[in-house]
Amino acid sequence: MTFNTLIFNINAGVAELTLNRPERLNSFSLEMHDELRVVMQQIETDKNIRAVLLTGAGRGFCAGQDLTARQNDNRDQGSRTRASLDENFNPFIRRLRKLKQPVICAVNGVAAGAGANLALACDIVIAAESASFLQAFVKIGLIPDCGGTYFLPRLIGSSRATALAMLGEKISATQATEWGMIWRCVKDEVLMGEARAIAVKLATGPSTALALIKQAMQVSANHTLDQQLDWERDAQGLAANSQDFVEGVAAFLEKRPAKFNGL
Ligand code: T3D
Repeated sequence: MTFNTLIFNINAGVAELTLNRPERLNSFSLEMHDELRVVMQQIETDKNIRAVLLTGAGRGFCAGQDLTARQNDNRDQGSRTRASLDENFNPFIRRLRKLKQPVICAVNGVAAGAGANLALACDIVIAAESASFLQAFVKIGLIPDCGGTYFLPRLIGSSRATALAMLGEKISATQATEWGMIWRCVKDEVLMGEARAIAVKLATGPSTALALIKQAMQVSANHTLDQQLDWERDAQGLAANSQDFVEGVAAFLEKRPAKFNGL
C-alpha cells in the first residue's frame, strides 16, 4: 500500500507504520487521518500481523494537530475542535488501544501535543536519547487530549502530570524514562534496531497471551484487586487454551526455545 502521509510495510509479522510529513514534524492532517483509517483496518483484520511498530520520519516523531489548518478559521472553533477529536483523534486512539497486537512506539524526536499522547497510548515506548515529550496544548490555550489526562497521571503520578500539562515544559527522553513515562531510551543510532528487535520478539511470541496482557494492563486501571483477580482467572483460562501454552510448556520440559505460532 502506498500513501502520501504514511509509510506502511509488513515484514515477518511486524507492521511498521511511519508518520511521514517530516516538513511539518509529522503533525496530523485530515489526509493523514484518512490514511490511518485504512492502515488500522488492515492491522485489525490481517492475522499475519502480530506486532505493530510506530515511528516518525525525519527529525521529529509527531507535533500533534497541524496548526496551519487552524489558521484564519472563523467557524465555531469549539464545535470544530470537538468534531476533530470525535471524528479523527479519539477513534484512532481507541482503535490503537483495542488492537490485539502489541504496539511499540519508537519516538525518534520531539513528540508534542497529540503526538506525545499518541506515544503514551502505545504498549511499549522506546525513545532516542535526543527525543523529547511536550504537552504543548497549554501554549495554545488548550488542554491535553488524546488521552493525555488519562495516561499521564497513571504513568507518572498526578503532581508531575499536572505540572507538565500546566507549564507546557518539554522533558527529555532520559527524564521520561526516569519518571516511568516510557520503557527506555537508547542512543539515537540504535533506536530503530532496538525497536525492531522488540517488535520481532513480540511478533514471534505467544499472541493470545500478549493480547490478554495488553487488555489486563488496561482494565486494571479501573478494577479493584478482587475484580482484577477474577479477570486474571478468566484470561488465564483463555491463555491456557492456546496452542502456544502447550508449546511453551513442551519447550520448557524439552529444554529448547519455544516456537510460538500465535495460535
Ligand atoms: O484542533 C484540533 O484538531 C484539536 C486537537 C488538538 C491536538 C493537538 O495536538 S493541539 C497541539 C498542537 N501542537 C503543538 O502545539 C506543537 C506545535 N509545535 C511546536 O511547539 C514545535 O514545533 C515543537 C516544540 C514540536 C518543535 O520545535 P522545533 O523548534 O524543534 O521545530 P519548529 O521549527 O518549531 O518546527 C519545524 C517546522 O514544523 C516548522 O515549519 P517551518 O517554519 O520550518 O516552515 C513548524 O512550523 C512546523 N510545525 C511544527 N509543529 C507543527 C508545525 N506545523 C504545523 N503544525 C504543527 N503542530
